[in-house]
Amino acid sequence: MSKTPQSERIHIAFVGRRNVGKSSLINCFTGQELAIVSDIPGTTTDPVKKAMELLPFGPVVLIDTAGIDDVGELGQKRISKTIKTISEADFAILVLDSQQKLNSYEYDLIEQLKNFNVSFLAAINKSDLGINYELIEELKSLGIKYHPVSCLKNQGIYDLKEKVSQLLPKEDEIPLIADLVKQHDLIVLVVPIDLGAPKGRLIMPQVQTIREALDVDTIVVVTKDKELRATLSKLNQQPKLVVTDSQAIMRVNADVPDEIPITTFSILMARYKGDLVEYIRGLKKVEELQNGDKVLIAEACTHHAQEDDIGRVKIPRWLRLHTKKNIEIDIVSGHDFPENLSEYKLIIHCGGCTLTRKMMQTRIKQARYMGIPIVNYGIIISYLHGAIPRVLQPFPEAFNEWEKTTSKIK
Ligand SMILES: Nc1nc2c(ncn2[C@@H]2O[C@H](COP(=O)(O)OP(=O)(O)OP(=O)(O)O)[C@@H](O)[C@H]2O)c(=O)[nH]1
Ligand code: SF4
Ligand SMILES: [Mg+2]
Repeated sequence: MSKTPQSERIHIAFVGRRNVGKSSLINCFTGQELAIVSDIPGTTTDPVKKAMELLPFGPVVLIDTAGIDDVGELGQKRISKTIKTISEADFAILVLDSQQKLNSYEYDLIEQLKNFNVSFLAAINKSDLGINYELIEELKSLGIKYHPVSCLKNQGIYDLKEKVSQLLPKEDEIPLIADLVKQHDLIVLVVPIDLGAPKGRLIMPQVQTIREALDVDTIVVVTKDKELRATLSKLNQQPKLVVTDSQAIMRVNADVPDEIPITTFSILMARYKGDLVEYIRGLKKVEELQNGDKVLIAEACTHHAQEDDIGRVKIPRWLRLHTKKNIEIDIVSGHDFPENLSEYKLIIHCGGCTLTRKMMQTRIKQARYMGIPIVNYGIIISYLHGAIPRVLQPFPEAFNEWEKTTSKIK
């Protein structure tokens, strides 16, 4: 278990006002004096992470944060870091002082937790000093779950850990293709072997799709785009689904009869790692782009860029051709997703095959929080080649979102 990488572990943020005992509670959780505790407000200045096994749940990362009522310019910077920590957290413990009532700081914090869709539990610390029943009533009226503890007396910690373990979000298990097909269905996968294809092998989304389809006893036919028509003509039944590489979408859209559903590997990946519905919402922005607008193209790894690279060359070209606008495009690659996204009107993210689902979800959350529309490569390529909504047909939620979105596009 200790081998679980930090990024894969559930992240629990300890948040609250200064001096309420956030660091003390982390120490009680871990049973170690890791975080510095003092009666001077503002002792913790930067988020501090500690990996541990939270039984009965499993591996987690605890994050100590600076108090959300910090003062001065430096205090504001610390608060921003705390908010960023919340945006990346899977769960939060809102630490309260048993002697105080909720004030505007906690109300703001609760608002932020809701914005980022982070579930949380209130830990009422310093309960050795007695409990303020008005605080309990307030929490009840807000529907916030709470648990009294005393770090000083080490009371209530075991029960709090158990409660947190029960409330932690379970990993979403989104299938790539397994829910779209069943035993003995016939599917056709279209894999162009062009200069961009790696030598001697298939790429990860293709291999993963084949494997998942085989796991549910589906019959898988793999062919190149040029051979697709010949393949279809030789089959004695219509395929249940055709999945293609995005770059061959135009040809596949034309060659596959309308009654056969098609989609792309990138769209399967977009649902698996990201959020298909959010990406469809993001498409609306493409039609609203104006001269001088900035678009961010974000790639999650620093792969060797090719001459006709999809992210660096093709998508910018197609986007400018489609919009007929003079759009400024910034390209970032690697694990550094810009913290400040506010200058961008649209984010176009790669498939994120080297990111975990959680990391991709965090990026989407950050974009959503800043109100910046986000799409991914697969979705925008299909859109710019006129294959949306056809490629969305296997995904009713995304298809419905498209129907809603189109009523707003043009
Ligand atoms: N009476 C009592 N005091 C406590 C308890 N837990 C923490 N304290 C005291 O509260 C003070 C603040 O504790 P910290 O853990 O540093 O609080 P914090 O929330 O991390 O504070 P900042 O890092 O400054 O935001 C210290 O003097 C602790 O000894 C408790 O359960 N009961
Ligand atoms: S999809 Fe993203 S992470 Fe995967 S190879 Fe392309 S740029 Fe790298
Ligand atoms: Mg602290």
